[in-house]
Amino acid sequence: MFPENFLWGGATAASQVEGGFDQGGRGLDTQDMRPGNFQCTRQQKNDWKYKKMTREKFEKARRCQEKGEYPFRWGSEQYTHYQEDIALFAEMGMKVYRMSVSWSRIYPNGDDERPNPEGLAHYKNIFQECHKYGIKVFVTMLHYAVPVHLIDAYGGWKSRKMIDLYLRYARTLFEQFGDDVDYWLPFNEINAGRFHPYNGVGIIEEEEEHVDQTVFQCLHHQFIANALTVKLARSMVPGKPVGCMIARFCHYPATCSPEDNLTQLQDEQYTNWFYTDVMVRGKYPAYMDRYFRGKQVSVRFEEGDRELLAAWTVDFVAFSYYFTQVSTADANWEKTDGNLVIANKNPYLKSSEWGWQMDPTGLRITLNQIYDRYQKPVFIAENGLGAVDRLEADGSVHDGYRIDYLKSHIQAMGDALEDGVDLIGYTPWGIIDLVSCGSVEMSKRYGVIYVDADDEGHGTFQRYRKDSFYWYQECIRQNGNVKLI
Ligand code: BGP
Repeated sequence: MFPENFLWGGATAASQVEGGFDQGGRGLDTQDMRPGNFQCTRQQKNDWKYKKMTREKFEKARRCQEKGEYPFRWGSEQYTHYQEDIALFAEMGMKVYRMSVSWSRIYPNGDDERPNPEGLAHYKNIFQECHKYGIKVFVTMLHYAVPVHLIDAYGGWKSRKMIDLYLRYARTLFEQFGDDVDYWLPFNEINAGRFHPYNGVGIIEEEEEHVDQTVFQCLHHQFIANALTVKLARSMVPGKPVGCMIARFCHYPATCSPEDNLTQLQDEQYTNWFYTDVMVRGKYPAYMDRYFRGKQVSVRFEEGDRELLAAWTVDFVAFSYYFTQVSTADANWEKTDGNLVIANKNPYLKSSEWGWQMDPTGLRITLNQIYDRYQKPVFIAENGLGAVDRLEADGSVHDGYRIDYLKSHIQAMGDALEDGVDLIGYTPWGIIDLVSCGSVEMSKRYGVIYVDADDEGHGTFQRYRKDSFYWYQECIRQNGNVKLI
């Protein structure tokens, strides 16, 4: 049974939905620089070669002042459609909207002395629109998109100076929107630094001599920024919960061999637990010492860092959940795609059109594991099915496959609640169609609301209700009792 006050919602990120990259005084950000690879096949778009950032691509993007071949520059044009979008969220009965603020809309260069008033006004309008319908607001402060100037001038999160600049931005958000926002999340999927360094920590890998060393130092700076943001929140927005978030990679051992089980334990530690252990328990876990030694990584701590991490831990644990994978000591195990990673295939699971292995039971397992470890409220900040949808002539979209996906995962959430997990909210990803983060295309749709635009940005950008829209509306009305729907 879902509790009465359960937070049913939907999630988006500014860089993927907002567009208006050259409107309202916004500066360029790191996502604006990622090309759509229009001439590539779906398979190529998912190839790391096309996903990763290089200096050449970065400089080419800088030379292009137009929208060009850069889909994040238009997204779903929510910048001008936000009233309509929020009205649709309200019609569905959404209780909470998880969205991100674009750093470069508030501080166009990232290190400006003063915030951009037009950017502040834009988000004020969005929040007021949400309040009009009684929708709570859950803000991700940094969802991958860093002002480009910070990459040029400081090398992204490599520099400790980023902590101060991030804090300046955080202070502005708390000052301006302290009363408007109900839940704060300093970093989207903080473990992204490890699996997509450009998105996560703003570095171009080919320029790094020792990528692991750089990445973990950057992550340390983000952990400190996270702790200082929690500290700031305690004084500026007391009582407002601040969470942490990872992209959760649930692993099963391939066999019951001790080797596979050890591999599974370590995969879980290195891809998941390290990050939440630091932000929830307040210190680097012992198991990372050996990992760092093996990779010849030595993270530089400044005086007082350990105390900061210990003192300012988060209130809730959020995660994204899309698929599960297999842990094995066998390097030749068959592979498939996953969320910005290559995963080992599980013969018991079916995959989405993008190769992500769908697994509602894995969600129940994950929820239990996280709650069991931390005893803190848990929030599913992202989940959903990326699929190709067809808009019919009458404006309908028959996406029964998405309904099946949502239904089975919500059922698993209900089971986890019965198991005793303190699950407080669910914000399915891309509740309205938006540009995919991994493959930078519109055809991979997650929404229950369809946006009429193609990969190259052609279309009316009109919104349409899919079949899943009506299903989710009913699910919220029945408070998650999917047996009734
Ligand atoms: C997460 C990101 C989102 C989102 C989602 C789906 O990693 O936080 O921004 O896009 O994955 O991934 P994709 O868009 O690649 O299908």
